Amino acid sequence: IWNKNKVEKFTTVDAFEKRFIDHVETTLARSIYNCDDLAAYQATSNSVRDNLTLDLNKTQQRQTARDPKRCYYLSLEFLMGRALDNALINLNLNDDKGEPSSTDGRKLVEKGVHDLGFKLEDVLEQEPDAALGNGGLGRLAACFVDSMATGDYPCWGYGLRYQYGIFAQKIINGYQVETPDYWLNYSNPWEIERSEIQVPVSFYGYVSRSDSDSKEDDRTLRPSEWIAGERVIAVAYDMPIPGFKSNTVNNLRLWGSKPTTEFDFAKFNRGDYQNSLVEQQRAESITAVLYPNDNFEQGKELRLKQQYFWCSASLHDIIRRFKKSRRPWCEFPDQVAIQLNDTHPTLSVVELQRILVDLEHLPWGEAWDIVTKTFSYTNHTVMQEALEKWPVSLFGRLLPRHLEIIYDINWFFLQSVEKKFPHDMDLVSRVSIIEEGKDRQIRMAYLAIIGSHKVNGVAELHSELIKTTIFKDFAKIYGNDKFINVTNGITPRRWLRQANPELSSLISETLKDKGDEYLLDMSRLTKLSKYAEDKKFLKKWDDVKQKKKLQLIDLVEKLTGHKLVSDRSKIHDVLFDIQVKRIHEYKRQQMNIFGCIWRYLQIKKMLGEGKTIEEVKEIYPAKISFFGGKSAPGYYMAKLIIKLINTVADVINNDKSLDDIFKVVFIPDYNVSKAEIIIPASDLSEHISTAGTEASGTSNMKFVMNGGLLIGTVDGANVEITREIGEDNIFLFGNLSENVEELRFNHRFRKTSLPESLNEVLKSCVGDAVFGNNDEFRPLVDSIKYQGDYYLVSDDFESYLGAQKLVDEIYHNNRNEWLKKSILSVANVGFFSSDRCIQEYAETIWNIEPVKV
Ligand code: 26V
Repeated sequence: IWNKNKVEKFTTVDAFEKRFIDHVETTLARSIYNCDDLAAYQATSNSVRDNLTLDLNKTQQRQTARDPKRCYYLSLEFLMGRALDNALINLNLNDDKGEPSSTDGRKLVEKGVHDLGFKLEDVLEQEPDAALGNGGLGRLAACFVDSMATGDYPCWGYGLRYQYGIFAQKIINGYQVETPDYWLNYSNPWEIERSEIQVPVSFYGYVSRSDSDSKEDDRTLRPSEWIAGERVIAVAYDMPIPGFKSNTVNNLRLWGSKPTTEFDFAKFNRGDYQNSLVEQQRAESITAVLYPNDNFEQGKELRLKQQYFWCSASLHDIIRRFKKSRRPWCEFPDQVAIQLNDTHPTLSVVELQRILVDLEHLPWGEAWDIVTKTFSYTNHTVMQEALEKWPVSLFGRLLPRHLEIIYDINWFFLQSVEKKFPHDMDLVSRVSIIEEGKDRQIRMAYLAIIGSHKVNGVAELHSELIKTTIFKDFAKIYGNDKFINVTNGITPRRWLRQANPELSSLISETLKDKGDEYLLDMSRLTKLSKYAEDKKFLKKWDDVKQKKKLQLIDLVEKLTGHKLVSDRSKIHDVLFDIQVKRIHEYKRQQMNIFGCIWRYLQIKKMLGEGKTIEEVKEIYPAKISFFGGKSAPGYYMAKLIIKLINTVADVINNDKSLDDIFKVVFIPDYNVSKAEIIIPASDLSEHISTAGTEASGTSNMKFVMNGGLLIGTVDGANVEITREIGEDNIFLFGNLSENVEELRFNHRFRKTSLPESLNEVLKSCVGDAVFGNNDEFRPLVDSIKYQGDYYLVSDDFESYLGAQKLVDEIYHNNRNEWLKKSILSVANVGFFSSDRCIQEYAETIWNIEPVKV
């Protein structure tokens, strides 16, 4: 009966339409005559999800049968964006035998939706972003799960199912205002609630030990019992992750918290019904909201609770799966690799040690051997303020047994250091997991390094920097093999095929790729080089860009309600200069806006001297500077930068004398789905962090993949981008990271004077000057003039203006040269596919292999 009545995937337009109607009438309980775009979105998604679920099941059966080593990617953030369009592009319309289907699933569904009276475009627009991340780190995790499935790797992601993702940003009077992102308002078709998968998680309480165990010297090495004070339940929600042209659908498991069914009857009987319920509600708050900081750690108790809740649930789930194959514990690292996405999941190192010692009764040493062979850790930042530290007091209250285990891990580690470097007591105290002082703290990065067999940075420069700065002592202790580099990557499915279908089809048509093969083998793109001087091809290439620019104009005009360009036919002459990323002093949006101010002041000067608009344009050709990005809600300086950008935009955009030759725009609420419109529209994008501060950057790769040129510092992945695409095709400027320390030193001793250009700009931002705004921006100005200019804006400003001048010249005087650079960039961007990146992780860190049909 089971076989005869097997549920089938839809593989034809007809079958899709039938499935769609079924969902409208049953799942949604609506009539097809009362079906709006939202209902159409839900019916389409449910239909597509059915297909994915069937492949998910088959993939899991296949993987269970083969029982290969698997990798688990632990990340507190997965910045997925929308799922439907991606699922359509990756839709596999074949059964599970042999090659995946070559039918274009997206076209099929587009036709079906059209037959039913809808436009796919409008249907896709209904989906809210799954915005469960802050920025680079979370989006990287999303690209990674895409590449894992595409490469048929047996990998799962583990994260949290926040009810509120990153806040939605409103701009009111030029200020950022945060509003809640309740993304689960309508039921979410992309998650499968597994209410049967429930893991209890404990907090607080005390550690119990029988008297015979209480000798001081070896107290905690023996199994101990943790008597918990609070228990909650983790419930699994699964998101299917389809690979491109693959039969694999992997799983992203997100945990939601809910109360145990245990109820405080004591309180209840005392008549305190209200309070007994309040405690139950507290459980739900654990996964209620994503912390909106990026590169800044606040040390809040609820955050630590989130971390442990997620680590504990994930590990128990992983172990349950491992136990099914009845192998001995020593084989755990042959079956399981766990990647720590930054230090946020480091508690899982301690939790695994606790499970092995306290619950499975393994000797300490054997357990620790298993732990270190299992874990590896990725570092994403060298910013001091982002490095996680937890006060011992807070930690010990929430996780008393884990604190003991950390002390023991530390004790063994420090012993080994002392043995290796017998006379270096300074070293021993420097590398201790516990930072001594009035308020003792646990350094999570040190714990992550000690508990892992590999530590990687995310771009070459960054991986070198961590070895010579923040983790210098550990590089010395462990030698060079443990610290490696894996340069980040991005998925070309979302960032080329989905975001830029126009460029995608031009590419596949030119490469004569029948089924977008280049999306799997990006080295094919190098064949574009031979068209870099082909006039006809340049025209087509340029046409795509202009089309994408108009789409961005439409978006901005819709969002702001203001007309941005008066003559759309002239868009070809307007350079689109874009900086979109989290707002942070180290990313230097302030330098960009100071550059805009400089341009404005120069233009006004020329007009004041009686020059005509045409004469001005010779030097300052038409341009729009776009900004976008969120500030952490408590980050005062970042918020002030947003206000400055909006203030400058107001003045410039309302200055009629400029006659459309310069505009400044702040695009509100930058997110993944807006990025998909913004990035393909850039002529130039800005990646201008102070050298040595941006670990990698990944939007730089996305812009290059869409034929935009970069202006940037010698920082993060800009270095490798330059190597791959050639230094003629990127506008590099500014001081190098090796000089940063000296430059900062000079500032402290007032040995640097500001360049005249910057002085003039800063003057216009204070008091009652044109951008002064009642001296509101004084703190920004002072941080540069009087407070050491930590991010070295003054040191790089002239060089930045110089690079911008070169940009203007080439864009306006030699467009073919510009287009050639653009084509050569795309031709050589292949290295930055996250497929390459995942393959490197799989081979050098995880030691796992693909599982194919
Ligand atoms: C720290 C914290 C502290 C507590 C609150 C939430 C939170 C969230 C994130 C972080 C660390 C952020 C580190 C990060 O996002 N780094 C970025 O990682 C990208 C992917 O590797 C990389 O491209 C960026 O250069 C890097 O800034």
